[in-house]
Amino acid sequence: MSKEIYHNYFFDEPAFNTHDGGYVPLEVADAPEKPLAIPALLKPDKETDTDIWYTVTAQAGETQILPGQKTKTWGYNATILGQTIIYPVGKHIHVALENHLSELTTFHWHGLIVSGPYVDGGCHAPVYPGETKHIDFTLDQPAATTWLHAHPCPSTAEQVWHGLATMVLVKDDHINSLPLPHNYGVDDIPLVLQDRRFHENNQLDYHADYDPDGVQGPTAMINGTVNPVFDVTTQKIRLRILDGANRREWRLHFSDDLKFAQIGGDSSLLPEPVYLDHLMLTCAERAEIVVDFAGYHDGQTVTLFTDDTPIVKFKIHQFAPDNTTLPDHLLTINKPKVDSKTPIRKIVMSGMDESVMMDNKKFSMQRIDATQPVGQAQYWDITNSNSPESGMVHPFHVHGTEFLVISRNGQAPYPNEHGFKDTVGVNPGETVRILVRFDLPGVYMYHCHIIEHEDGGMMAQIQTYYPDKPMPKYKLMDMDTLMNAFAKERGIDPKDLWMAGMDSYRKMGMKM
Ligand SMILES: [Cu+2]
Repeated sequence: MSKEIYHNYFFDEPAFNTHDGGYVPLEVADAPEKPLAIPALLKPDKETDTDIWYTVTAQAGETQILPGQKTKTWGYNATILGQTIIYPVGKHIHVALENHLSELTTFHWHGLIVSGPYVDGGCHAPVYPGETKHIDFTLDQPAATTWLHAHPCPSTAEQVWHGLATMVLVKDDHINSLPLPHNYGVDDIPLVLQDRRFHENNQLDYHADYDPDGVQGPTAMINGTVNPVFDVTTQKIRLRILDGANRREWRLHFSDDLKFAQIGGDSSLLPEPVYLDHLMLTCAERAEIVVDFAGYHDGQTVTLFTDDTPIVKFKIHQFAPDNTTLPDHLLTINKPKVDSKTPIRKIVMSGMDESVMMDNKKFSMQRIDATQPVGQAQYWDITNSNSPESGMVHPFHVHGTEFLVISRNGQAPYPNEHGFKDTVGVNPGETVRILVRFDLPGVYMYHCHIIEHEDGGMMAQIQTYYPDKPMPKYKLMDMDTLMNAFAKERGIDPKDLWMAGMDSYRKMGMKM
């Protein structure tokens, strides 16, 4: 059976970030090749048949990224990024969240169906320096590649830039039973795609690099490695790719236009493998792909590029022939039914630079912008009102749910977005219809995932509730409390505090 192979990035080319005045092209760093760092797997503190316990520690450290001086970085149970966490579906999961940093942070589970606003770890759940908080939850969602990142408004972008992001693999019996590469670090490889600018003595300087449309750097950093090489010892490898950049889109393709199969998106497997030779990811999106090196032999190198810049080299070694084929069917997607009386929610992402807004407002921590009953499926029409000629792709993300992409300007979604997702790139001038259902009550943020845009106020929040119960009132954090805490932790007067996003409110004459 011959399968169609897609050759394009699908997204609207005039909106690619390369067209943006502030675009920072990638350059190959003047540094030797290094083995691709494979994050260790986080060991549970304890595990029983029904429960599992973990400790996740946000910490500061130093990482040898470039030759010469080490770079001051942050990470989870590591000096940069973090150890990879595995969460089994069905088990009761207990997590101790420890903050060993000198300032407050939050632990946001991007892609997990957990209750908001506290377990979810958005801006309402700060963990102060020296503090440990405990959360627990049970996952009932398909296997997926999700991630953990800091989300303390309005310093999310800066904390992620310092390194607070790591992969969280949700596993279930179904995924474990499929004939896919499963050997972590050997043929099942996480790839966190980021870019950074290294200043004097190899240090990061977020404030110096600040751009309200998203901070970029000229150096690609993959799993925290510059100029990485991965040793291929099996015919097939599965790459779990995360766009973990603050702003950068990645347009991925291999040397020789080697085709690959995309098997998963953000929040689940795809219903069936989609064969591609080009793949674009916007911020926070994930793709799981399987690459077959059958046509290569020991000593050859296959390179992964974004646009024209090489980002990972795959050095082929001898491998045993692997004749397994990917299943034609990967996951049955049960589309939630929508009551015809349920109105369509309209959401508009507007502006660029400091003027970014969600529904003509900037984010306010104590304002609930929308409500939706738990269990009710609703269409959301997400419009990006930027001009098609000069606007940008805004990746729209919702906490605490996984949605289906129904249409793009009334047309079919892209072939590789038929699984569950939590982030969708919306082209300028486009309306993307998604189908959203929440399974848990709580307060959840939804926002653009260009992280400087969310810090700058392109964000809102929805309260979900059981229709047959009174609406609970959640204690929501406020910006002054967070800002005063940050100032105190940094030992400065609150009026001298600078954080990403502040300028966006100030320039628009708005209160945070
Ligand atoms: Cu945006």
